Amino acid sequence: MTLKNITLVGAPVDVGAGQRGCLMGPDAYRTAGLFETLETLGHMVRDLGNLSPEVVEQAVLPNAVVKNFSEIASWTRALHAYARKLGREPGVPIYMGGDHALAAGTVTGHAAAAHELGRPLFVLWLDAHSDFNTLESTGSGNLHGTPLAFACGLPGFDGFLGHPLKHPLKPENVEVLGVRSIDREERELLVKHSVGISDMRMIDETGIGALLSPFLDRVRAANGLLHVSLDVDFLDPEIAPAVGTTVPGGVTLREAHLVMEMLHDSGLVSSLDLVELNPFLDDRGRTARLMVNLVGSLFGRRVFDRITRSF
Ligand code: B3U
Ligand code: MN
Ligand code: MN
Repeated sequence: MTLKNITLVGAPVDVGAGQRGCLMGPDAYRTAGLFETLETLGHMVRDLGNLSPEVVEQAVLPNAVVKNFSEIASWTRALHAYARKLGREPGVPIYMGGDHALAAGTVTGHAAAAHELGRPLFVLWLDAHSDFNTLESTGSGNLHGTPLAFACGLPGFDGFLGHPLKHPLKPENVEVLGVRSIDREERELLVKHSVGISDMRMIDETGIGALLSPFLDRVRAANGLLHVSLDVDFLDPEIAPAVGTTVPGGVTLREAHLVMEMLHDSGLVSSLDLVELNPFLDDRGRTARLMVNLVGSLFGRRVFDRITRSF
């Protein structure tokens, strides 16, 4: 197994979500043993502690429904700069959220770093939602529903970084897996921009492994970097209740571990977000522990290694 240098970064963002509580996420991952789990697997792990947002001026908004814009812009700038720096170094950063608005900074920072390294960035978005609303299309005004649209360079987001995004993601390099809740206008935007989508019906009919494989093949063929953004609500709420936006009919424990193991075997993952864990809603820490177990699978934990013998 290839051992990695793993950097844990806490991003206690919670004003992008409709409910407070995700700011406790980084500490819940620490309490649930994320560091120790990775270290026991043999990796070199460091925890850089929690990041703080930059101070940003109040912005004038195109849509009065948008909530906490300046706060999210502050986080986006801090996380973008951090991710851009970490993305140029060897090793795998894990961003411990925090709600999904944090990905506005991490994904765009890694896209900028990938550009500087001369490699394309691919994104696997594991989520019940596609988070592809713009500041115009959002109905809830919750900015955790927008980071993927921002990262793909859709218009209207200049206030996030204080300037237009220089290195947007190619929407065709994105795969949204596990989705089962999309808003009407958001759906039109996803189709218009040709974002890769695999919904629950496709998972049921085809199997999650068969859907993931061709995407990983594309990343490998392009010598790409792969950012994985794992939203707790990707998982079925029966096994992962600690999330504000539960959507029934999610991914099972076995499907989730398979995805993590395939990602590990691919050797392609270069950065990871863990988002939307709301410890205030957890049931004796079980969601935090499940997320830590999934990260263990992504970084090489196996119950049994199949032995290939040649006679
Ligand atoms: N699409 C809805 C719901 C939502 C998106 N992301 C989350 N919820 N977590 C919205 O508010 O934009
Ligand atoms: Mn999300
Ligand atoms: Mn979600």
